[in-house]
Amino acid sequence: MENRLWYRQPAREWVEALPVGNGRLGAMVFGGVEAERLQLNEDTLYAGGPYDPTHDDALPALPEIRRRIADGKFREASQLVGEKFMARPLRQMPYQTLGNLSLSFAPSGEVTEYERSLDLERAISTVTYRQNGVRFTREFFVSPVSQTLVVRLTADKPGALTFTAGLGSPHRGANVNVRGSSLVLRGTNGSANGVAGALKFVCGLKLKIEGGTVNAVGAALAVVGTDAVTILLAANTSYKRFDDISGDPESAAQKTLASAGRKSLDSLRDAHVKAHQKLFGRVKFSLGKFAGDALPTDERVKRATKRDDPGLAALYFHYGRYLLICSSRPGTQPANLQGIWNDSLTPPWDSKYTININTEMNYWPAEPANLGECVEPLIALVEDLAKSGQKTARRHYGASGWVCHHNTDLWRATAPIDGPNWGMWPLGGAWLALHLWERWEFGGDRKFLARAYPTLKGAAQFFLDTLVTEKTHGWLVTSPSSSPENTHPHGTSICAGPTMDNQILRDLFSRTAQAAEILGVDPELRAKLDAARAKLPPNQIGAQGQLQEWLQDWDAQAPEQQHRHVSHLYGLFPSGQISVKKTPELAKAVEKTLNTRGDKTTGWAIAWRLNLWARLGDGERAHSILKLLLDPSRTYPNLFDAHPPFQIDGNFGGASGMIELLLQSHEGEIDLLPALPKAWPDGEISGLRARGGFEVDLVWRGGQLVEARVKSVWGTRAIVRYGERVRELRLRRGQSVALHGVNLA
Ligand code: FUC
Repeated sequence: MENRLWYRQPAREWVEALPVGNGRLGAMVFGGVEAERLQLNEDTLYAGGPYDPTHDDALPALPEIRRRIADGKFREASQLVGEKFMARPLRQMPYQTLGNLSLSFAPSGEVTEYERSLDLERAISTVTYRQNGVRFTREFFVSPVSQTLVVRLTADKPGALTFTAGLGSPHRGANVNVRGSSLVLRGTNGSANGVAGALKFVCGLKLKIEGGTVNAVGAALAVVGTDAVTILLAANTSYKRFDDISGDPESAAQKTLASAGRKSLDSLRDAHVKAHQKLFGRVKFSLGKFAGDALPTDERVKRATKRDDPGLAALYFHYGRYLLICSSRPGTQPANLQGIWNDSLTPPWDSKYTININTEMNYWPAEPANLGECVEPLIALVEDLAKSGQKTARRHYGASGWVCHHNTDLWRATAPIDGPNWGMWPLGGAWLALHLWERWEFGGDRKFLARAYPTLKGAAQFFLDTLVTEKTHGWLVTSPSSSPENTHPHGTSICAGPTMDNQILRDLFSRTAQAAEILGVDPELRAKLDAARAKLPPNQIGAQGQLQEWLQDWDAQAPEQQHRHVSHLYGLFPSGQISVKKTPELAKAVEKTLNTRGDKTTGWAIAWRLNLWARLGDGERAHSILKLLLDPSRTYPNLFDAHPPFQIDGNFGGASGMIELLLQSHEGEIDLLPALPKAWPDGEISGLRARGGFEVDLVWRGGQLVEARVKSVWGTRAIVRYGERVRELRLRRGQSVALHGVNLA
């Protein structure tokens, strides 16, 4: 079956387990025969409580920090940033695991015909095996409709199911109560970095047996001799908003369980599958049939180094869409560094939001893969930051508007964290805010633009207030800032006006001005934005022919020539400021930089390079990079992206990069197969979205376009390009046109 991950053995490690989720509630299914484990997450279970990370010493220190930067005393500036400008506490709050649901089965003989799988089309994970002549089947899904995890256990002989079910949690003080055939796990989130845990969480479980008995044994439920069982699980915390934790998780979980408990298994499953398919079913993608299709997924990944396997690439693409749907739905938190799946109380980088690339990358495929709804949680987060970030703007910079630095968490903390080299980057919020503009470009909803405008405006206002004039050229620059995480030759990353900042600001100022114009508001602000934009430093080509990462031509002396971040290439992707057609010299300079940086790096950084080479129109190079991403050193058996340990951005960036190979729409044209690799001679994809309000289906054979179908969702005029051929379309809303063959006739 296509669009399925499957294995012949249970997961031994977490990165072999299979993720299910409804955006809010997540589980990793291990599939152990005697010990089934479901590792559980609830997306608001972070450590701490509402807190204010701003630092009173920051504003008085700002002029001296800027002076030192202007005088070229970068290390001294960095030291002062470290002493006075960083957040208190210096770190943010980690996302934490909820606990585990454990099902223990007595050992009873040899197991045959074992299979564990995840059906991406239905969002259902299944475990099945034969033991003592009995076929056992387990089914797992987390429904966005009933808001429950549903576990269904069956056997094909009556009375054959005997097991115990228990809930556990590593949170200190968590306890489990049994009542009838229900369990309730209650606990409090962790404290971190001096911020006390202030959230309550509740996880309730209800077990419905068909035949046999169920009894409490200690804090677990023992089921004996049943034919089939349905387990429903609900979980909630007291989080309502970043500044409100007055929720009642006990009654929320009980209500959810009571309402799901009244429904039949079939109706729960049907509603779940329907809700999933509404999103997942929009895009079809196939590159043909391959020998690898018959292999279990882990074996398929293992041989990806040696052999081209377009089928694996297509599976990875669908998995990316699946993961986004399961980790980011309207009303939930946005997908964090691990989506919603995390088994630790202290995960790497706190499994929160790193917004100097990683969170943005999570959402790169969303709009083109026709999952606009999944962006809603990100938009809600940015709107929160536009509130919480006002205080940081005022207290750290004496500025209006709002700002967020390189990270944020559940509590919408916005001040610079970790240390000057990482945290001193005030563009995180601005970059995220540009996703609101993307929503408009793809969605075309004027009401949405009116909603987005104050957020864009606040982001822009902060920079109008804080940009400083640089001495040599009189350019307007950010200071203090950094080119994310990359140390320049002066032994720190702290600097003024790095290229990425200028590129993001060019977009932010022009998008905000455009929005104001469309909405017919703020003519004065528009003029100010245009004037400031004209004074931003241009993209510069350095002595090596590279795109300069900083204002000064420091690139060749920077200590890490192969640094994973390629921040200044933002101008090529995701932005469209640099392009082969419109700015060929700059595109060449990007190429030069990419060649110096090299292809071999970590998961998400490879995914960025894939998107960049696709934008350069080099399908072969892009494909060789895609192969690196699918290599077992960067793709786990469960197809999670390795940034060892696990980071989900590579999964999403990989899916985005594959779309960029097949369809681009950032230059006012719908560009068909702009970077089709030779390894994908035949294929079809349908349901992709293009900017301006179109849906696009493509069929190609022998490396040539056979048919393109362009449908107007709301757009009426489209320029379609295939190589050198260009055709203009005028469509009515809802109308679709089929273009045949390479001539676009
Ligand atoms: C950025 C990257 C790291 C990691 C972290 C979560 O800081 O530089 O590699 O991905 O985010």
